[in-house]
Amino acid sequence: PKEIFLKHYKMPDYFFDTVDLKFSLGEDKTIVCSRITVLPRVEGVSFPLILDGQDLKLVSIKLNGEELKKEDFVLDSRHLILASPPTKPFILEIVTEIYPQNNTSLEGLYKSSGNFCTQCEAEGFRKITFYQDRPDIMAKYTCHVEADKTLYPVLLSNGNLIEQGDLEDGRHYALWEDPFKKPSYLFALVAGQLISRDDTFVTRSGRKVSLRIWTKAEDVPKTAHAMHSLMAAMKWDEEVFGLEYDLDLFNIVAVPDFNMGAMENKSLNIFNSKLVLASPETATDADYASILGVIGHEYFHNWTGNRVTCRDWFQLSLKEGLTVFRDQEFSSDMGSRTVKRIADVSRLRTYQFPQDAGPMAHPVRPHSYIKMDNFYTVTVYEKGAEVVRMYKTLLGSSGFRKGMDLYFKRHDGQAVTCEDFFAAMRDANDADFSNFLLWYSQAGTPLVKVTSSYNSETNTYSLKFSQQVPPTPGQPVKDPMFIPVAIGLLDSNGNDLPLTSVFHEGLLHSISSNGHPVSTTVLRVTKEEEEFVFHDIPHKPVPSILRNYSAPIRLDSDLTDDDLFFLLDHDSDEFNRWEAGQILGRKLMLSLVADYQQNKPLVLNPKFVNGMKSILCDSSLDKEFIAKAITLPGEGEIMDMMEVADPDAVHAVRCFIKKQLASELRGEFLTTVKDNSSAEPYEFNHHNMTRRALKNTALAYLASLDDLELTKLALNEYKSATNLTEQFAALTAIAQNPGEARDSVLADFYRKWEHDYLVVNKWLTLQAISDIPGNVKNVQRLLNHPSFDIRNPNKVYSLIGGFCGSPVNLHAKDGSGYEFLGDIVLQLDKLNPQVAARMVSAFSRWRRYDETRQALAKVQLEKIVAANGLSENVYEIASKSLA
Ligand code: HT7
Ligand code: ZN
Repeated sequence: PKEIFLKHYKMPDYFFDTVDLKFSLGEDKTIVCSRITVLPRVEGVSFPLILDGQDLKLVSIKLNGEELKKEDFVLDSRHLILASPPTKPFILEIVTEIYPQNNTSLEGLYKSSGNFCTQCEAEGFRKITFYQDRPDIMAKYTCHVEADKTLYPVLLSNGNLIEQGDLEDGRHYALWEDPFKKPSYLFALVAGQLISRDDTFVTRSGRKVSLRIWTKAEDVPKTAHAMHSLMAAMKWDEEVFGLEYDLDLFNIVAVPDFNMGAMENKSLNIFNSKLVLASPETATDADYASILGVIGHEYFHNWTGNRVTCRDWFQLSLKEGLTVFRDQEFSSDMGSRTVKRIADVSRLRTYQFPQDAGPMAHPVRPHSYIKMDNFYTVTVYEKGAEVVRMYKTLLGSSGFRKGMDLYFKRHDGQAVTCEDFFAAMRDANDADFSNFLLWYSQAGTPLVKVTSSYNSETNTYSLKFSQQVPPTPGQPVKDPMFIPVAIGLLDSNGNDLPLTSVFHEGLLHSISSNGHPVSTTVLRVTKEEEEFVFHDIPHKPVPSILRNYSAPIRLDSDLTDDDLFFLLDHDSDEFNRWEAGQILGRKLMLSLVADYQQNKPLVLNPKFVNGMKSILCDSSLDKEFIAKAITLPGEGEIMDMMEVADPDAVHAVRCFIKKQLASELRGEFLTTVKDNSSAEPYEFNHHNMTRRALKNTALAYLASLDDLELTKLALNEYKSATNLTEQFAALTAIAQNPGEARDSVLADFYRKWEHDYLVVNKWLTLQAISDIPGNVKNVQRLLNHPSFDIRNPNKVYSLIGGFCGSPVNLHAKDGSGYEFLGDIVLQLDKLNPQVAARMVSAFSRWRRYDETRQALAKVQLEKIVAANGLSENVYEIASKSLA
């Protein structure tokens, strides 16, 4: 397989001005005619024109109306090459035949539940027709679609509907025109039996936009929340960024077969149905929140991605990091800002930190790839969003907005790079960002150590920082990064001390704002070692470092446990209150893991129990915040901090703490469940959601005790629940413990929901992720369950992905988990390489485990790499994991 490098980027020799597509959709084959106006970049000089194409049957090719003969072009399995095309503008007409009904890869044109749909990002358009399938080729498209009218009554594409009508033989057609230039990855077509929920949004300049969400008929009632989310997103983007929608129509189509979450095709977003459909009985609060976020995300792409797009795929974070940042801010404004921040940082730590420390570590802007699909990663998305957030932390809201405005002013209608974004932020604010761009090019999570000292004679408080960026594949040595560290100092009552000035590099800098002292300041740490000294500090403070998680780093400070308990109680920065509890939790878990490994008895520190109790009983706190604060750090996070990851020990310790807390705080948890029960009808609003979150967390603690009374309580909650959030939480609580109650309630749930595949997927995940020893057998059995279908990515993510989420069973010491995964990856690869590659990633950190496990995992990776006909997708992940 060929590796592609950022440093080899070359401007195209030909631009495409207009593209007219004509699709004749059929059951046996689909015929695609394309008519492209080609403009040589330099007129008068001839270069070869290389068109991408894959799995296409070429029917004919014409140049300026003349049919080309075999000797006029070269055709291989990936390209169609015209050796010396005209040196003046010309028209290329290409006819191809494709077979969407056989396309199980779900990229290009394929069928889902009988309907036609497309997925072109990143490089799927080349499976539709021959084209320069790269994002810096931006053209104006028209799309004529014709199909059988009974089977495919709805025909959709990008832009505006210009014309439609009937044809002979029961067929009909629609002609769509997109007035905006776009890259091929934003092209979309949908044809099928669909019904829409319609609404109208009036933009702030008075444009009436028709909004339509398309699904199969019986699901239309489940699209109300998606429509509400879309309208909220449109309004929010106007208010916060001054960005208005630019067409008269915005379509969303929900499909059950989709490799990822959703796709931002211009004015025709295509969504995985799990991110559109919701009703109180079939979706949880978490689903409602994801729908809000992803509907927002795809809508926000209209500006950050579509109007301004990426020059090449290495720049993916330019649109994805920025758009994730925007959707995070949107969700924060719609709910609780702190809770959203906690959720986002937890996600970063759980998924991105391990990636950044493993064989697939890559910078936010990767330097090379074999298959671009493998780089739609938590690093490009989530770490990329943290990079964008740092601009805002450094520039403030209004400075950030100025940077965004300049970015659109300079680059609307262009395909640009991460430097262009950086330059807009810098120039709009006349800012000095020194080495900030290293965030795009250096992989690895920086480790920042802080030591503090107080001088009572000079009333100064010093913080000494040292930073280190760990080596990653291909990057053994790193430069120091530009790290914004938000700091506050607490006095002995827990109040923020006023900060007036800080001494740094020989200068005393005032940090007051408009003459007033501030309670939080952002230090710019840019060197390997650096000291900041705060003046006018009357007594020794407790520092609150990295407030609101101001940079994506690992922080190691000299805070004592007493300091951390103090911050947990008092910090005005709610994020750092939560963080203090997490640091205490991590320390506690690591020390108990050491005890467990040495066969010492496990004893829970009473101070930790008290800390948890005071949070649980603090009625002044947001309930969802409490739920997050009493949730222990994940097993993966702890394993990540160990020299050799020990899944069994970490699991045993986490269960021990959970049960111990449940038993010592039983009364408080019971009160929490009781006080937060409600018979009111389901509403997705902050008050009810936070109530349910806290109640469900308390119930999970209680049920972990596996005693009759508490199982009964959970069963009662299960039976009386009027919504899936509470019903599924009760089911999950009961399913923690093997036995009769678990089996019967799981069976009951399936009977109730077997008609709803999205709910059944949750049932699959719940069983797959179980840490009951030997669970691989259950998962193998479920592969043959009527509800499972290996061709549907959602089902694969639920069952196989769910299994990979259980450290105990995936890493079973007998190798059964690895063998199961190895076999299934090879089976999947034949059908859908993108999905197979996601699954094989679960092996990537195999070197973190003990020698026995390493040997067993390696056998599977070697088996995979040696397989005949392996896809580039799986090859890239498996071979890099072995390297
Ligand atoms: N921009 C979209 C990416 C996407 C995708 C990429 C590869 C393969 C399939 C895909 N489906 C969607 C999604 C987004 O980030 O908005
Ligand atoms: Zn996106």
